[in-house]
Amino acid sequence: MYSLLSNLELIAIMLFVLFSFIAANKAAKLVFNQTEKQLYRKTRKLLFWSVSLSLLAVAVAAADLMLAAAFSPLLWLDRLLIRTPLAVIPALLIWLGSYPRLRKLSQRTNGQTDAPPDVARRRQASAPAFIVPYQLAALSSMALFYFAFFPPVPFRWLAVTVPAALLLFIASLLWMLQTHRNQLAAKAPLLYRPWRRRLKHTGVLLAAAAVSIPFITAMEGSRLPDNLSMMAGKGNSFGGLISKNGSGEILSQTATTTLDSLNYGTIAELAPFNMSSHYDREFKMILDKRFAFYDGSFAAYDTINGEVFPNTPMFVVKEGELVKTTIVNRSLVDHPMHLHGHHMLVLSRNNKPVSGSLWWSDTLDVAPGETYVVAFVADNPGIWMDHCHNLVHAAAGMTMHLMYEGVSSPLRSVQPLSIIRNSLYWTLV
Ligand SMILES: [Cu+2]
Repeated sequence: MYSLLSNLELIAIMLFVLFSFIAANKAAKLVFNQTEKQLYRKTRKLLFWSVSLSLLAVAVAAADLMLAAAFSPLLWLDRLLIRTPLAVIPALLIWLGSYPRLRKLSQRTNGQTDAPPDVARRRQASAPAFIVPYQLAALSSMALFYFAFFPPVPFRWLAVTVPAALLLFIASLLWMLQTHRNQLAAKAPLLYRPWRRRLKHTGVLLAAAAVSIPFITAMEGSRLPDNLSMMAGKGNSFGGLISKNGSGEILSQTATTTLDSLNYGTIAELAPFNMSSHYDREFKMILDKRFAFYDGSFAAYDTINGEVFPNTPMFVVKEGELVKTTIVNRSLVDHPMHLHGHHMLVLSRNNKPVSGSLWWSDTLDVAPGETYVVAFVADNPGIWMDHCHNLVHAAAGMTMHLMYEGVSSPLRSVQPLSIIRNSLYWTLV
């Protein structure tokens, strides 16, 4: 229910962004129409966009209200206090300010003639109270988009006041601009100048480039240092004193070398198999992220071989076989991969063979860009989960099965997703 409503709200918001920009663009261009016929046709079209926009605003509000009726405030407070007004207020202004003028314009008697629109028509088609509500809807849609992807959680009014003030400021600038255009339109027909449009586009591009500077700065600023105190963390109430009796200075520590399992220790025993062994099966496990449909949602998911569970093809083996798997992480986050029922022997990382003591692994953390080759003996018949041990990833589909030929299970689940969640929780952790 929660996912359904929040997805519904998100889809309505995305369409609101699209429709409001189309409507604002069409509304601003009305006054440039050179004949009554053209003006008539364009106003009829704008009527369609106005109704669609209002329906989307209703959808956003309805989804938010239903969330508010059924769930705890942390899940909907920002939605109801920010997103609902951002969608509903411009839609209301369109009905109050634009719609009556739109009706007047579309009900004219000479709507099918090639005569140029007269002064009264031009004034009507460029009245600020008519055009600005559409522009405000487009502005609000940008704010909606922002708050949908950067929700102010926990809720703070400050997170709302700054964007709201900015929005009102830009809206008043647009009002002034439209008043000016309205006055010009009263004097003479306005000519549509493509170079002005190009200039506007260039301005938008430059603004986008300017906005990307703080974005890149923030992204770079978020990089973690090479090494970090174990006590690092915002709001550390610890005071930084650790000792037996809870007071005193931290003992100075000498730096030690970093543990790297690839060459840690010495070869004490011979590996049962290595890169040059004969393998009965060789698998590839490509970890990545992409937009996908999963259990009724459309979002960016962590995938194995391009798929999410249960669409991920299984690895099928026979008892007694020697199996080699190459794991490649193409995504931007770590995936600690965990195979049930078997111990994997790591053979190499990024083509460098393991040179220390034998590196047996139950859960192998594969960092972005890394390639591991692992091997195991298929000596434990069953249907085993092979999944990312970041349980959020696993429950969202980064899960597959290692299966033995001839082995089946009579067990079923009425809720397929609960199979993953329960089995992760009870059998695999
Ligand atoms: Cu993962």
